[in-house]
Amino acid sequence: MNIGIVCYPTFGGSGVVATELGKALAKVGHKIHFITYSQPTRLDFFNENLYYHEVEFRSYPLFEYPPYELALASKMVDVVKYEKLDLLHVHYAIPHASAAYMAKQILKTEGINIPVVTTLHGTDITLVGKDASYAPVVTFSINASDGVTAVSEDLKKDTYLHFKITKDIHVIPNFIDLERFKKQKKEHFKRAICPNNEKLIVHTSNFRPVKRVDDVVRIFFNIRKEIPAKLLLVGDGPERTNIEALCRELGTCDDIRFLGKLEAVEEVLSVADLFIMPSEKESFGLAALEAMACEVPVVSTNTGGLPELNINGKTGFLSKVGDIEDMTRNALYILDENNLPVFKRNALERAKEFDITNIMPLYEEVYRNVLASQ
Ligand code: GMT
Repeated sequence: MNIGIVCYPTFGGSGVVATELGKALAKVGHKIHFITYSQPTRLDFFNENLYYHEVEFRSYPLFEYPPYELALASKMVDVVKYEKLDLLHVHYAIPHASAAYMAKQILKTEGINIPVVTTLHGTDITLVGKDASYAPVVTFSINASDGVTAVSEDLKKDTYLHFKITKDIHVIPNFIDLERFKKQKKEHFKRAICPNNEKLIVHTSNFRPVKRVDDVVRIFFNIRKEIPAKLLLVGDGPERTNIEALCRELGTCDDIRFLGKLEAVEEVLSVADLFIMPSEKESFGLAALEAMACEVPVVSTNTGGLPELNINGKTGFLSKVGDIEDMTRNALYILDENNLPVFKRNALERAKEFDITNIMPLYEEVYRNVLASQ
């Protein structure tokens, strides 16, 4: 198939899923055309089946906000027409699904039919999408899509709850490339960070309020009272300054390192003992899956799709949002040498169920069904 993938090119989960999916589809022979405003972070190798089309949008003194959606729709029209695409797959509803609708209507006037598949990732529904300023457009563009997928049962349920959706939503979970995300021998790194054999705890996120990174620091503060431990914080975002201030207030700065937007996160995960994800909302939790693939158990909240990934008492534990005491107890239980090896093994076994080679064919099936129904 000749497929156009529209996504955010940045570090966020939806962009990672879109890029990794495109790369995997290209490997099995599909031609994949990425359409976005800059080179996707993980589109970092050459493959004869991969193409990249940059959306250029001009600013003008009249525009306080340059109309990206229009430039994107125009680019989609151009790529569909000249690259003879069979299908557009847009990741993250806002504004990709409505831009795709516009492109589809324009192409229709020229006698071209382009089916659109929309994948819902989370905040496009649970935070931003249901806001009154976007909801009518999100509802319309989901219903106007030819195929709709969501990354968890919980996100599917939320979508039906918050919007008047008339379409079937197919659940296709996030996936992992086990060739890349696996425990690697990085013992020198562990010795450098934990010279006295401290337990190593990791959190990765975009440091938005929804990730509750302050809870990570508070849980770590409690753990540190009981056992020697170090915390690595990977990623960056709007909460970073507040988190640094909290570390100073709690006097834990010496045991916490901020690593920033590290690309090779699997190297850090390779030496970690525990991953903490205390999110307020999390439609799937790709970062937790990446940790599990590197044999790292997960202490998380029970929000959104997290219970569909993290098995309570087996691969980690689930707690109510904000229950720092419970998450501390669970972390200490997992970190006990009598329990840790079993949790690590279980985490890896569970991660294997989300191997990209199992999940990618589910997207191909959606594409085939959508094309067959045209
Ligand atoms: O986690 C984020 O804030 C980034 C966001 C995105 O859209 O880029 O991630 C969402 O999509 C990921 C991939 O499907 C999911 O694994 C994340 O759980 C989801 N984030 C939230 O629901 C907060």
